[in-house]
Amino acid sequence: MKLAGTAAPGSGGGFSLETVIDLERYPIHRPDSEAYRDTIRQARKGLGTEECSHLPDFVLPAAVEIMQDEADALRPSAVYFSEQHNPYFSAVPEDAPQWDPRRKMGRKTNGLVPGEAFPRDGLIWQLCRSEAVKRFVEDCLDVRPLYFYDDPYGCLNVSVQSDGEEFAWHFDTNEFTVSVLLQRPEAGGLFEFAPNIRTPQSECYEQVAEVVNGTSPRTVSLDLKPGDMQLFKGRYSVHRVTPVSGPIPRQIALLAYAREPGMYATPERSKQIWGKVHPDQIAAANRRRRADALLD
Ligand SMILES: O=C(O)CCC(=O)C(=O)O
Ligand SMILES: [Fe+2]
Repeated sequence: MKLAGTAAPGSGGGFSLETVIDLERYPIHRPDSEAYRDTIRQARKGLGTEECSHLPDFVLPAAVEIMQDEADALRPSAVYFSEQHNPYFSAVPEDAPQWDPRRKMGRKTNGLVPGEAFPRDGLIWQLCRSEAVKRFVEDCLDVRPLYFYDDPYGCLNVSVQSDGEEFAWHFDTNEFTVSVLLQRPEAGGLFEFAPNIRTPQSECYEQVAEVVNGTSPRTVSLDLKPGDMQLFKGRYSVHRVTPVSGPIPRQIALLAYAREPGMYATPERSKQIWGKVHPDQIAAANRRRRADALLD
C-alpha cells in the first residue's frame, strides 16, 4: 500500500511527519504550542506515577499498515530467542525460600529483527530516526540530550511473537523503552506491569511475589492497539507480555535511544544476544580501551 506524500518502502526516501503521526493529537512538530506542552505533561505524569506512558493512535492507520508490511518482509531476518529466566535474569539462590520471586521461572520466546535489516528509507527506520520524534521522547522522559543508539543490531528492533510465545515477568536493565505496536494478535500478547513495585533501596520481594503469582491488586494490563506508542521505565516495574494466541503474530517496534553519543553494545554482549559481532562494535570497544588505558 502506498501512502500519499510518503514514498513506498524501498523507493528512495520521503518521510513526512504529517502522513505518519497524528499531529493533531500529538503536535510534535510544534514544541512551543500549548497542545504539545499538555501532551508532555500527561506523558510525564504517567512516567512518574506508573512508570509508563501510553499514547494511543500515535501512528496513523495508513502508516501502520505500511509498517506492518515492512515488518512482515523483515521476518526472515529475525533472530529467534527462547530462554528460561526469573524476573532478574539471575541464578536462583539455593537459600531462597519457596515463595521468593527469584524462584519464579518463566520463558521469553521471540524473534528479533536486528537494526541493520531495516531499509533506511522505510517508515519504521524513519520514525525511529526522526529528530522530531527524538525530541518528543526527550521531553516525555525529561532527559536531554538523547542520541540515536549506534549499535548496528540494537539500534532498532521489531519483536515478533507467534502463537504460544510470551515474555515472562521481568525487570529491565535498560532505563527506558520506547515501543510502537505494529500488529496485535487475535488474543493474548497483553502488556502487564506493576508500577513502582521495587525501589532503588529495596527489592520488595514479597510484593513482587504477589505480582508474579497473580494475586497483586497493583497489576495493570494494557491492551495496546496497532499505532499506539508506549514509553516505559521497566527498572522498577516488573512486567511481562502474556502468551500470544492465534495465527496473527504480535509485532512491536522497539526504538532505541542512548544517553551518550557513539554507543555500541560490547562485542561480548552482542555475541550473547545476536550470536555475532559487528566490526563497528569491535572498533568502538578498541576506542574505549584506548581512552581508558594509559600505555598506548
Ligand atoms: O514487547 C513488549 O511490549 C515489551 C518487551 C519488553 O518488556 C522488553 O523488551 O524488555
Ligand atoms: Fe522488559
